[in-house]
Amino acid sequence: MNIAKISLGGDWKMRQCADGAEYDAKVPGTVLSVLLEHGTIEDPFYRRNEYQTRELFRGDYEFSREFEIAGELLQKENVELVCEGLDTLTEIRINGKCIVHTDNMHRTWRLPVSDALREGMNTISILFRSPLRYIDEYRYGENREVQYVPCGCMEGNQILRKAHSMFGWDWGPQLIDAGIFRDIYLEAWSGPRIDDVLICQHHDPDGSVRLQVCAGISGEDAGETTVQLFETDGKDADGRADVETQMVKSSRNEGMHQPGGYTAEAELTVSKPKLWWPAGYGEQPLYRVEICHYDAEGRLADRTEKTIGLRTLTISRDVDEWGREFAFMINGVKIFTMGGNYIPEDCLYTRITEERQEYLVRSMVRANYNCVRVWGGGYYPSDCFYDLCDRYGLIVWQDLMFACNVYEVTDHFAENCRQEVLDNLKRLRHHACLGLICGNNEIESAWHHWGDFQKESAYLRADYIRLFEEILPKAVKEAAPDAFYWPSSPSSGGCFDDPDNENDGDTHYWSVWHGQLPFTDFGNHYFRFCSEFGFQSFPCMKTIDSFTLEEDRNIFSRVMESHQKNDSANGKMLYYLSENFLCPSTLEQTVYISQILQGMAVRYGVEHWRRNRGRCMGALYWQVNDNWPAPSWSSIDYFGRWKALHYMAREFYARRAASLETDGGRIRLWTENETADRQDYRMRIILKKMDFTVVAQTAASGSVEAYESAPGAELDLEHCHAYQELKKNSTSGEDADEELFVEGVVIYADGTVRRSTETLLPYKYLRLPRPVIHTEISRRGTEYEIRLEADSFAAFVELSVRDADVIFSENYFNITGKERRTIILEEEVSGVRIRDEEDLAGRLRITSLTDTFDKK
Ligand code: BMA
Repeated sequence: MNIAKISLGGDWKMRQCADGAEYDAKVPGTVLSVLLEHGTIEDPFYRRNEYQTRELFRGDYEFSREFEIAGELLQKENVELVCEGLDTLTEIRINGKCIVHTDNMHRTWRLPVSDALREGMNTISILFRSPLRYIDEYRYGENREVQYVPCGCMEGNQILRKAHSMFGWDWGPQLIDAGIFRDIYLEAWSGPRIDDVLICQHHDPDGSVRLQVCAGISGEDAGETTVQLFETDGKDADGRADVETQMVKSSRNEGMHQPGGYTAEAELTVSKPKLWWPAGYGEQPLYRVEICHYDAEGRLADRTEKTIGLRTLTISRDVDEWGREFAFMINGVKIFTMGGNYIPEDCLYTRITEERQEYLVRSMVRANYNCVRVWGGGYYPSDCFYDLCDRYGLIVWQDLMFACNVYEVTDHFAENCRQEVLDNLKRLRHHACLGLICGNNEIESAWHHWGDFQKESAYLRADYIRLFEEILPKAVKEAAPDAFYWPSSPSSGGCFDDPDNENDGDTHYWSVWHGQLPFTDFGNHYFRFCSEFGFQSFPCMKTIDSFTLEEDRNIFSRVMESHQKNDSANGKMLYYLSENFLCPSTLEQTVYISQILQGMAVRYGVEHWRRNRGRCMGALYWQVNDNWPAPSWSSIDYFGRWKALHYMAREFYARRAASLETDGGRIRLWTENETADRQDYRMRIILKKMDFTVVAQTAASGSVEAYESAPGAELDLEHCHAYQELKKNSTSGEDADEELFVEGVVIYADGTVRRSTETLLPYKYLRLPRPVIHTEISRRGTEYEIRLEADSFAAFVELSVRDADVIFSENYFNITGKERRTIILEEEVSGVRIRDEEDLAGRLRITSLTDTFDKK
């Protein structure tokens, strides 16, 4: 082929401009990755190292290397330097000649460099200017000084097109960083080239799919473009099974592409398409579209391919009895969206490897997510992230990278942002997983009613509309014409028209947590789609140990507080704890209880909204992951360890779930069915004593329709004779409740069991006996089966393995009866390998709620 690619990754030098110190540097690499590699700085996450690390970015750094260029390469008509991730303010020189100044880490820079190169040895140097100095020196226009600074973040962060959260957030440190965080290479070619490919899908009423493929060809030529379609998991060797239309020659369409180039268009029909679905709704078949361009002599000039999934995916905004809905609609089916909000996985972006991303995406799918929101205060993940979401079946809600800030939209800023959107959407638009493009995080809502925003100038308010309701949606339309654009999250559709309206569009709900209302308040709201709500917890002890010394291990120590980026959050956790549980006495107990509380809170909201399926069509909790080890709203910590919430999500996001709804003395058992089939079930609500004695029970059988939720059995305590007798015989009315719990069990026709537990009083007032839990372990291939039996109610049973991180089929569950519970140890993620059953038995630790109240 005609196009040569020369990687410039590998060995570079990095010079610290302040003192001239020089280091060997691996590229992709950043200032932090290089200094850490050389042991020049300590782990920035350790204790309070964050602050001195941040100061490193008051200075400039230069990355440079030599590379050899063969003479024939210089004969090519075009040579471009391609930089996929430069963070952020750079001056690039080749052989001393300045090529460009860049100022946007979210862009892909393609720079013509033929004139600067020479045969033989060449030098490239990239100077990274201090982002902190830039922010300090920035001058706003008249009437435009910005007052607002997001919580935990540095003033002026919004001036640069650099991930806002690198300047700190209410869950992350101010670690800034700078450098080459993605690939850098040269591309050289003569003649025509395929610049970009747009694939539009038309799903026809007869079930076939027409693919309209437009390839932008640059360069004058009289060549020909061909398009072929393959199934990636095709049955025969070349993967051609079942795709009728194999090769189509394109027709030229002058003028649609850049000057000198043209657009080649082709249409393919797939008469029996295999549709792509999110996980749990169907398969994730993928197709490969291969585009080849041949020059006038018939030689292959360029070839590219895109992996796509055949599906329709949009947001339904139908008007209904409650207002205007907001529901993801995939292949015509409105689904209840379940998932969480994603932030960058590390403060050092070069550490976000494919392996870590796959672990995270798998963890989300294993917890029954069908969607993930890439939140706007971070970065645009690499291609690998979206490939994984395609493969595993996760819909991506993609924010553009703007969050909680006031922007001065100068002409330069506007154009920079427009190019950034074009770069990224051209990169991502073909992905099956791409579900929605959202302009920003919370800025419309902020302009609408956040007190601090009201002090900002009207010019800046107008700038908001210009950027998010004119310039960027136009760029989205241009790059990804089929994608649904939503101006902000939350929003009711834009124009500051009541963006927080619960009956229209999506909502962020923070009165539970930030507003400190009890989490039962989720039950007072019937959002159309709750795209953010959340509750903090501490990460597990191993994670806390990683950044503390023994003397720091108290939640109010300086070190622990410096890792808590949401002011007053520790107080909030203790407040919610005081409402629900007895006071723990050790840090370890506090960690455990904080995670249980987090899980209970989020579950309460999700179960309520799932019961109201139809009116509410989605819940995405804040937040999936962390970018450093710290307390936060995450369900998976920085090291990938699942918190209690992540295990509980696996239950409350299950396609077929069950939940107990208590309304005074009336207790109802619901089934939530997120499958395409009607589900028959048998169910029971049982009122039990702590020793499992049954006080009363009620049973029902029935069915729940596809994509519906419905109540089944009901137990009315007011009219429950046995319960009223117990009450009568107790000293005060409440004493009876202290010894009781309610169990709901649903058994679906295929034998799948779902359970739910409620108590009549907060856990702190229950008379919980100390359960004796008996275990038996056996091996099943690579998995271990752990059978548990308890002699009394065991609440929030936590399983863990000493010296290893593992994943269980269930964790933080209740044992509510004498029958055996079987838990599978599904995966050993890291740490000391488990040798055999005996080894596991010796290292398995089982904790339940009563252990945390031990007087130590
Ligand atoms: C939301 C997010 C983040 C923030 C979180 C917790 O509003 O969009 O800005 O981290 O709340 O406060």
